[in-house]
Amino acid sequence: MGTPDDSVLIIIDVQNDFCPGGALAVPGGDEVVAPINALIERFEHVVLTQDWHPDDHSSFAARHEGKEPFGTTEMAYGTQTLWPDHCVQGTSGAEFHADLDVTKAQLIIRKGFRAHIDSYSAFFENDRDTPTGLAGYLRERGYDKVVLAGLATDFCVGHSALDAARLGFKTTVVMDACRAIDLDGSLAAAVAQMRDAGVVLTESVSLAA
Ligand code: VGL
Ligand code: ZN
Repeated sequence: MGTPDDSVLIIIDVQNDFCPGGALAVPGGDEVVAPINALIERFEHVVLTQDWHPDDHSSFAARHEGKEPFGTTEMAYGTQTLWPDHCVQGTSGAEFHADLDVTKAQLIIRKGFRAHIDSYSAFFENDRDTPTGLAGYLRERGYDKVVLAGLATDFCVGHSALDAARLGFKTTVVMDACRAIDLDGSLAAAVAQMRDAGVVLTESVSLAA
């Protein structure tokens, strides 16, 4: 068993705050752990991302007078959804789910660490322009195929997949190993955008061995 040496599994934000009981719990967020661990076994190369915010991060509704979580605000780079405080650097909420098999990860990329800009995508911050460095890493190591799973389908997974496709990586999302926040139709919108961008949406059982 195994996948080609030129593909890398990228696991997005499987952190306590996105799981039941967490500050920004994604419904069924912890259900991704078992299918993701099974995927990790099948890949030679694994990268993890970790949402990693300072405690005064500008995506936190509490930083905006009169604003509530899941509302929006205008930032220098466009409209930004506001969130409950989550994934604060060094807190248990920012840690990976305890059952996630992290030992094989060759790179952990942290994102959202600048107070004034959010970063959904593993590749670019929300200005769509500031790189995280992941594309350079993947290219230098010679990977041209990425397989994504994790949390949340309609935010960090979706933005990562769209950027990966835009950057020219052959991009697959394993849908049964993802869960969505689904804010005002955001899941359907993300699925449509991913399909339009040529992202392959698949299930663990159909992923080529
Ligand atoms: C995420 C909202 C805020 C995610 C991260 O991982 O999808 N969503 N920060
Ligand atoms: Zn965040």
